[in-house]
Amino acid sequence: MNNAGSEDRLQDQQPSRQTFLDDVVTGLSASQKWLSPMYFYDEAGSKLFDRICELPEYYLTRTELQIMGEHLPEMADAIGPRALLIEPGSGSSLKTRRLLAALHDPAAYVPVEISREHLMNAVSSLRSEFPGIEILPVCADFTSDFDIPEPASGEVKRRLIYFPGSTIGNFPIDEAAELLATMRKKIDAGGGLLIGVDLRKDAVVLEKAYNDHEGVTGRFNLNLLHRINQELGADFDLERFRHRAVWNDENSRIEMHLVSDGEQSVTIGGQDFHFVDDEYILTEYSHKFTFSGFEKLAREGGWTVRQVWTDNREYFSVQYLEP
Ligand code: AVI
Repeated sequence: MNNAGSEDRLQDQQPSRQTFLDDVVTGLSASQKWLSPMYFYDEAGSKLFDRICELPEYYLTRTELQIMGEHLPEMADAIGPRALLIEPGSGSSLKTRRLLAALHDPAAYVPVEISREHLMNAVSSLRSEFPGIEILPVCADFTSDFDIPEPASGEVKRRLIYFPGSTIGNFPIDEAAELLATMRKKIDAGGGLLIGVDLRKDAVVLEKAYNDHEGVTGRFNLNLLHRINQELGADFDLERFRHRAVWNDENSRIEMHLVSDGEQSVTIGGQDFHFVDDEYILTEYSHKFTFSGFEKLAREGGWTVRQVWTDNREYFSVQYLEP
């Protein structure tokens, strides 16, 4: 029926090599060197991220799954029947499986993911797990202007964007508000947003979550330089950069850095980039919110928070928003 070959009905808008090169050159030419965390997720990076989600220190995934497990029926009732479920940055669609199973007669599922391999692997297992639900994959950077496919048959009562994992925290605050506003435009007045939001907590807990003892997060961070070497022919010496994750209290965020061990130069696309000793590349923000701080951000993006579910330590929250 709907779910034939895994490549069928794939919308492919994966960023080109040139876009990747331009983004890397722009970031490394800035006075504070930076690289977009979007580029973490090649095949190796996506696998490392899946391992991070299982680390004992990384409470986010476990806590969010627990909240989902405890409150899915209420979430499904809030969303209602025949929802077209759209998931930006779907990865392996781990949390979505539970949501799909709980939703009342979903109209279709649209996973939007930048890593084509990761997307198609998830799609083929979803299609065998949910043969009755139409799966309409989109390979794209979800912050870009991608089209939302329509299901081949059946009524759609509302578009529901599912944005778990606190990925919203990875954007600078002004960009997070813009992204929420873009999401708001992608649904009509009757739509909704179910979003995972990580909460402010003890700095020790936070720093441990991003400096795990097995060093998986470090490998995830350094994989970005490996990817630039592989795909853009750069010559980063991976032995001479180290992972660091620090809590920035004033801005309420974890920052991930790649720190240069000594003075060195790197060549990318014929251009040289110089690093002094201890200079770092900023690779990721991970903002942590208070309830009121997130409500304000949501309002800036055109949303009203309708329901909030949390765990007993208030480490994480899942929030349901409407326009
Ligand atoms: C995807 N995102 C929400 C993760 C986070 O916690 O900010 C990415 C990550 N970075 C290091 N560990 C996990």
